[in-house]
Amino acid sequence: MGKFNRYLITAALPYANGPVHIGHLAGCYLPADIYVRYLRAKKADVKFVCGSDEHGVPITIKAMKENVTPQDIVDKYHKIISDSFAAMGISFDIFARTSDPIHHQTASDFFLKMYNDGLFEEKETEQYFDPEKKVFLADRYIIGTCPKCGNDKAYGDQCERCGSSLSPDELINPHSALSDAVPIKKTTKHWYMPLQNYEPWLKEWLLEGHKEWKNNVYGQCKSWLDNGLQSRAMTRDSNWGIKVPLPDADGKVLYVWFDAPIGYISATKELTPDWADYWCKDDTKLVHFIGKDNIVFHCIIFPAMLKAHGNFVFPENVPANEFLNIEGEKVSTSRNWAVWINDYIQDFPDQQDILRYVLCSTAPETKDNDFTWKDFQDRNNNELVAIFGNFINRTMVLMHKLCGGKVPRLHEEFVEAADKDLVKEFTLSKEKIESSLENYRFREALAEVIDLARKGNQYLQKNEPWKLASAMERIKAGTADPLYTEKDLLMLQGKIDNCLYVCLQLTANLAIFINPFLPFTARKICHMVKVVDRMLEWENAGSDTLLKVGYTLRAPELLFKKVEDDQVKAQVEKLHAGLKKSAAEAAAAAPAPVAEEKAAAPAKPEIQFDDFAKLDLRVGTILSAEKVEKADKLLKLLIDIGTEQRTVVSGIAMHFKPEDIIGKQVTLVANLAPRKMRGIESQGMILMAEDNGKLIFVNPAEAVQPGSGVS
Ligand code: B3M
Ligand code: ZN
Repeated sequence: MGKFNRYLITAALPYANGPVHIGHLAGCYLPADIYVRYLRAKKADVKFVCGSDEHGVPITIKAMKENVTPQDIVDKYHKIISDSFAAMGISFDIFARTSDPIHHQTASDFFLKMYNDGLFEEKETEQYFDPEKKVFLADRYIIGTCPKCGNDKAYGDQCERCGSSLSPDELINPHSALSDAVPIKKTTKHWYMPLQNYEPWLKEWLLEGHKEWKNNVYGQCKSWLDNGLQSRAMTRDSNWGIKVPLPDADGKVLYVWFDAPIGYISATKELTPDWADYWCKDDTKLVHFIGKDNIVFHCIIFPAMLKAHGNFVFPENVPANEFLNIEGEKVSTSRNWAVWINDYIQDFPDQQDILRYVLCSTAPETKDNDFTWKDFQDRNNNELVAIFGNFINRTMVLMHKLCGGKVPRLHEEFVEAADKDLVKEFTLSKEKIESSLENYRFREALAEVIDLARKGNQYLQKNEPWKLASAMERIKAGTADPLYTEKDLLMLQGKIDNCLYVCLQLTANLAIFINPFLPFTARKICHMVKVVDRMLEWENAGSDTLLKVGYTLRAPELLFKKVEDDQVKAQVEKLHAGLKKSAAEAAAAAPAPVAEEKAAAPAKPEIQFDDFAKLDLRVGTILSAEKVEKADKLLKLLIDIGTEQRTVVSGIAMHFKPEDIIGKQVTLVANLAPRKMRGIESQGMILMAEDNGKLIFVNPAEAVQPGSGVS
């Protein structure tokens, strides 16, 4: 394995503010686990570390929302998250917590070393402060009206309705999320890391030294470095986090992105007294598995910290994945558009490997990808059941039927080219899988395993050992084709034995190859063929003598079962129900005073008939619908109103799939002044009824001619 003698593999520390979903799994935990299981099978010296990220604003916000302490939140989710990972077979050597004392100590020492070496700049700036609660407010804690879309619940860093990123200064009527008070600006002191000082080194180490990194990762880093780095505050005003270990730093904690990556170091410390071997020796290969939103922190800021501190190795690779969408829409934890791991495990008990399989084979390795339940069903039924499972099951059944339940011997005199060719494939596949895995191309590696099983099926189909067996039956019964005679019995049994011998050795090889991806399945195969897990060691792959001749094997058990249509339907319904429930909850949780005010006042002021008559309302039919690029909420519709076709941009993308609304009738305000949205001119507006967060088209009770007037 080249110049490295030990491996340290990390997976991003999930925030302990919610359960994990399939996007997390596909993004980094599953690829990391596959890689680690492969390395372990190669008997490499490897440590796999992770843990929960228990500091930072998202945790405090969640605590505020649920009216509990941040500690309550992290205790609750640390357990849920670690249980989900364990159930899915994500085999961390340690799943630590950044609230562990060892982490506080390690992060604190790291900061102090940099401080004592004079590597921070101290700066005073003006920040928003809540005069009632007497705390500084992170951008997220400031709520106000979005200057772009008028949403009165926009955050100081982002408007969740129109997706614009904002700064607190842009908000209209800003107020504190903690107290409703109008925030004031107050001077505060922080410690900054002058990242620009590390730019020359980063360019050399990363841009020159790691051209082999994945395009999506390298490209993002290059653009950060090309744009120039700036000083970044490594401390924050907060009561939740690791106290800044300096005398004049009351109410200040380490920035969560300063402390969290140090979590990898403290987790290794907690795991082994030899931790320094993994962090400080040059022959360690450090690999960070992360999602794409964490690239800058792992490729630029953390390496700069390691460089500043000194004595640590740098990541050798950061194979970040893109995002996994669900049923065509971006995962959103706040809208509950997600497939939660704890739910999956309940709905599909003992079927972790199906999800591992689907997530690996659709992993967003080079671009965002889509997970759909239909695809989940198809991949399971057409690949796992019909190819991989089918090959092993046929092999086991035939061996019991035609070889007396024992591993048959190989009859050299009857060996044919096809037998040898398939055996050669064991080694060829091994090489291909190795090279794919070592280059972080997990989909490709898995496809190769399935391909090998497919070759097994073709081989069985071509040899048809069941036909040879029935020929033997006929010879014995004296009803055989005159071509066959008594002395052919030996040859026929020889061929049957050879075929099943090869298939059984292939089964053993498939167990080794599938093990990093589907560890539960690999163990089931070991059980069936009565070998211990040690057979799964990588060096055994390629061999055609893994299963001992004459050895009695267990009865076959099905490795996978079909996913039925009603299961798919139930899951899709569950997704939509979750979305609806979260919308209803969000509506119910609206700040009380606002809700009361609305209820007391009449809906809208009274108008005269003439006001109403100004509206030109017409029924139209949706001809086409498509998403508007970079706008989660918008659909571009083409609507037929009889005399003409109108383009309408409508904020309904979170509620409807474009393909589901084509052909639907809608009511259009046809004389509304045109308005540009995202560069598209919207020529009218469609009417919607809203029921508890769910949107419904307003249309006539019976289909009418497009263009029919409404009055
Ligand atoms: N908790 C962010 C995230 O979950 C963060 C990762 C820390 S890795 C050191 O996306
Ligand atoms: Zn907005």
